[in-house]
Amino acid sequence: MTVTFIHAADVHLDHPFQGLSGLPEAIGARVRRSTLSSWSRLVDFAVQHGADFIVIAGDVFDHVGRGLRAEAFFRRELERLHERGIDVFICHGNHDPLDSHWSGIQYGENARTFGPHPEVLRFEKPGRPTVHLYGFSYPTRHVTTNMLGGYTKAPGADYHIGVLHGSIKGDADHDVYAPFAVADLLEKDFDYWALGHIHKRNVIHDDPPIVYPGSLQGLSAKETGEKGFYFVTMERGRVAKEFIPAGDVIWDEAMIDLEGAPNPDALLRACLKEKEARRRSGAGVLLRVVLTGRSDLALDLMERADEYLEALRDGEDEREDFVWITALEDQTAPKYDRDKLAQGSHFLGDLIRLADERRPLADRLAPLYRHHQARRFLDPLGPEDEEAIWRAAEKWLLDSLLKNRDS
Ligand SMILES: [Mn+2]
Repeated sequence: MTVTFIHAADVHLDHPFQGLSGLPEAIGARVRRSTLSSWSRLVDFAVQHGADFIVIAGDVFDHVGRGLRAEAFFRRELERLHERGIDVFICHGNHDPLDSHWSGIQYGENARTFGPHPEVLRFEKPGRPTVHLYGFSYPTRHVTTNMLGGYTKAPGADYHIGVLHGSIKGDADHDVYAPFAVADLLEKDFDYWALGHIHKRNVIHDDPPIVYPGSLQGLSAKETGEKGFYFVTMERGRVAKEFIPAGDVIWDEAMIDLEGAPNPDALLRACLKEKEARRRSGAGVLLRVVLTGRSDLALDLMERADEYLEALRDGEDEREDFVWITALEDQTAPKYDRDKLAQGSHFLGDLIRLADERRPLADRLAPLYRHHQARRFLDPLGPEDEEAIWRAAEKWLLDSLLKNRDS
């Protein structure tokens, strides 16, 4: 006997994307709707493949306000699953805890939500193995204690699945919610651990699988690559899983080496080639392009960045499978020998030595940050921003000065 289920997490329905103002309307609209679209894709897949149930390991909604559109949409999609007899097991995470603002929308009987304390929910269907699901929903935003004491294997099922929204103990990169150690999970002797909270896909353990599916749809330029869910089949005591892409818009990055690019046309061709290589059927791509290598084109790029972008973006806003280049980032190295110049007792040497001092920019930017209108739009500069400004300024000056010298 076989049972199949979908494991998803971090759906973040109706996530309010930031910084879309530079995008054409059609592409901006796709991005804004992408968390909903990706959930619909998951539901389509469940219906087409006759999945027995779906597990959501936290953060169905993006924020405590939830939003009426997100809730109404979610219920409508649940109904679609209900018509096909597909159950949904929901755990709420730190983004949508049980005490967040509900609109009062009630879900159908196929949707079952874990309560505030670890508990067992039972999947039973004629002709299918029986499954116990263990989990809890965040009662409030912060759950910082190890909750695994409450996960106790209950006899009477063919398979056992742990559902947990949390992070590995000692993970310095993430707020530590419901921290656990992998050994804690293995000790429970379950057949599968459906984790959520970390937005990057990660299979922590193979047998039994301990899995972060990652966010269903990338939520920012930092969440790059294909996003989706796992389709899991349990049969004769064996567990097989397959990753299924679901994201409607993919954030991607490409590094292009300009070493062999002698002129602007070569640069353009290299970018266009990369663009086509990134195109995916059925999804849009937002592509950040980083240019590297030793090149003389840096100055041309700086002066005509908008023109390059225009040429590269032409027609993309009319395509379903768009590849929209969000930025051309110049990390090329100059053709001149910086170290040698830095040792010279000439103006260029002075310039480099001055740049190397990396004096703080705060004083010089103070009037801008005090400006009563400008300051509302300015984020404080971090050390990385300051570094980038120094690098760009130095490059622009050196490139300009050296170019004029040659001509
Ligand atoms: Mn999340």
